[in-house]
Amino acid sequence: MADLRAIADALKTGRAPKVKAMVQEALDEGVPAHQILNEGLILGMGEIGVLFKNNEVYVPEVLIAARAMYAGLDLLKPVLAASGAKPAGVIAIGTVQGDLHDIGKNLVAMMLEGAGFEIVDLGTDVPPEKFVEAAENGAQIIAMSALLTTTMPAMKTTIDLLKSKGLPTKVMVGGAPVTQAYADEIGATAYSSDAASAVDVAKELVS
Ligand code: B1M
Repeated sequence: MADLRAIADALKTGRAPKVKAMVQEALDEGVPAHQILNEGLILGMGEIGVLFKNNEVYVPEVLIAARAMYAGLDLLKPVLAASGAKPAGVIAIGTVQGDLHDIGKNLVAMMLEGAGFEIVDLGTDVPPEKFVEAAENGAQIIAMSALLTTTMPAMKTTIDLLKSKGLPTKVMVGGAPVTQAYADEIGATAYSSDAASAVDVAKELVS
């Protein structure tokens, strides 16, 4: 019988082929896709997020776990899409204009996807207009990452542009040089210091 706890454990240890095989087995046994997602993949990803937050695992382990999550998610996505299951919300994420750092942004995106959000990944060096376009296309949250003190101001430019268009979109910001004080100063809706907290923040923003 399908053991969803074992899927979460295999994901946490980054065993992508095992996760894939167990997810397929659970689907074959008729376990609903949303249950496999919530009680297997999201549970495991959430637990690795807590370990990461507490410095009990580091970036490589999270990336390997994320790869295992995608192995399972790839099998579930078509089934979930066919059953019309709604994502927790749509988030457009990117690294701001002039900034090419994407490791942290990718981690945040993976954790958010693992928590059930639909992610529109705009990539790196994203101009303000592209974030605005994503908001106009229905993203409820714009998530911006910056790693350079010289590119942080692009967050404010983007927020100002969103406001000038009258868009109600919420804005999350983060990245090594970004602080809560800076987020408040530029008028962001929320700040988070790491990928696991970003999930908590995003959940609050859509609740
Ligand atoms: Co660059 N770099 N880099 N770099 N680089 C830093 C950021 C730097 C601190 C190194 C240093 O001098 N000590 C420094 C910035 C100094 C400053 O502005 N204060 C720096 C510099 C100067 C530069 C260049 C200008 C160097 C040069 O060319 N002279 C250049 C700029 C290029 C550009 O972007 N235009 C540059 C280039 C590069 C590489 C291309 C070589 C490479 C990037 C590869 C890539 O991303 N694909 C690189 C790297 C790897 C780094 C360091 C070493 C590591 C960054 C990283 O990936 N950390 C970095 C030094 C450091 O941070 N120790 C450095 C791991 C990652 C998981 O953490 O991104 O912080 P982080 O993400 C965290 C949180 O911040 C948070 O969650 C993540 C997980 O917990 N978070 C969010 C991130 N985004 C978030 C968004 C959220 C919420 C949380 O909500 C939306």
